[in-house]
Amino acid sequence: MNRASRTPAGGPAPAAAAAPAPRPFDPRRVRAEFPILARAVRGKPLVYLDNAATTQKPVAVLEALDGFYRAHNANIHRAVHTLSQEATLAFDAARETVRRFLNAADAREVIFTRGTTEGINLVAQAWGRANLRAGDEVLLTTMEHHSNIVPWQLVAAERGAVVRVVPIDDAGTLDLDAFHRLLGPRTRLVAVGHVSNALGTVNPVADLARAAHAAGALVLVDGAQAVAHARVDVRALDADFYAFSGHKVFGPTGIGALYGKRALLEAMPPWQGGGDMIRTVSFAGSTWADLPSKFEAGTPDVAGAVGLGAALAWFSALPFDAVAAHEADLLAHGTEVLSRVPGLRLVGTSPHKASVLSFTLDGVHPHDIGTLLDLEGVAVRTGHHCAQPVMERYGVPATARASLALYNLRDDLDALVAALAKVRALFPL
Ligand code: C6P
Repeated sequence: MNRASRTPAGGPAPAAAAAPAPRPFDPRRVRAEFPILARAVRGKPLVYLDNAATTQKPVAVLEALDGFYRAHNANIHRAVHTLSQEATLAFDAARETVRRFLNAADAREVIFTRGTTEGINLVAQAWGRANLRAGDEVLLTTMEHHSNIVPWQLVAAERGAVVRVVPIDDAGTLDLDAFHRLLGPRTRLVAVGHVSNALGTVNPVADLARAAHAAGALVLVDGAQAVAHARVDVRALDADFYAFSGHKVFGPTGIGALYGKRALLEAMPPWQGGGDMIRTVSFAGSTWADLPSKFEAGTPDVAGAVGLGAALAWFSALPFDAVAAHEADLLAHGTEVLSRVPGLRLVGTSPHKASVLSFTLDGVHPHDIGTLLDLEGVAVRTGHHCAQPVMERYGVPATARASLALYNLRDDLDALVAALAKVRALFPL
């Protein structure tokens, strides 16, 4: 590696990351920017309601990926030739775009990862192995995704630490009294989802962080389901770590980011070794590169980062309040029309809720619902949604889940309900 070719990730913002100009929000026009939404499935117009699993990609992102591979593709941080310099600049510009999107103080606090799962595992392995001691506690909630449970179980088992769980009420709202009871002098970390993928519950992350810090604990936020629906400001939340996936916010799969407060990241040992994360290597021992490289061993997903930067720039250019109002209208409309389907039970009815409509239908297995809806061109997810403790809490093996994005229309929810009427006709009560 030629370190002389590196551009400083923490330096001034590269020109490519200039602030996007605001533009009006018309859901129909925005929808037209997503080519896949114009396709048919099984002879019917596609009704895409599986956005919590992954969002579709606008032309701006498709073109950024295509343009990178056509004109600039090279490895980064490794060579003085022009393509490598251009690729490095584009990669660093993407990091700056992520920094601005999260309102992080410094681009060195943004670590590129494969996604939320890898970001959480990074913290569990790098911070957890170095800091957790026997008897220390990691506080989770019942509504966590497996990605925010299993990494803590792994490191807790290794370090003799204990995983504790804050329960939820019947609506799917976090039990705050229980949270305050469980938060104690042994709590070293609170790891909580910003928005639940199985229930849609929005957690009061800033309040939880304030209480956790007062108790001497750190806070990791799983932002996988929040980034496409909330205005995320890691400094206002006072999150110590914030993980998200690019593919859930209109970007490519295989790329995401972990935000971490600089002092914490600097104090943490690396978790993966390899190229680019070192300062020196000898058989007597190695030393580590500065942030963010210390946590980015090996060739990163350069094109993915460029695509993520394009996605966040595209999304950030929309007027957030109008998008939020549209999504709130969709959620209210969906809740109303689904409630009229005979035998349908919504799972997750917290007053603090976003973008997710999980449900069961009496007498029909969720997988059958999914298959029959697909025949109508309607894409929903069915299963446990990688949140088995949530299923256990509600006593169901699985749910069907319609999840929303800003390009959905009331028509999509009406199409879902029309398709469910056909399912109901096949399985009368
Ligand atoms: N949830 C869903 O259909 P990855 O796979 O790393 O991009 O994201 C993992 C993850 C972590 N936390 C939450 C709250 C999530 O919702 C997800 C991904 C998808 O709900 C796939 S299981």
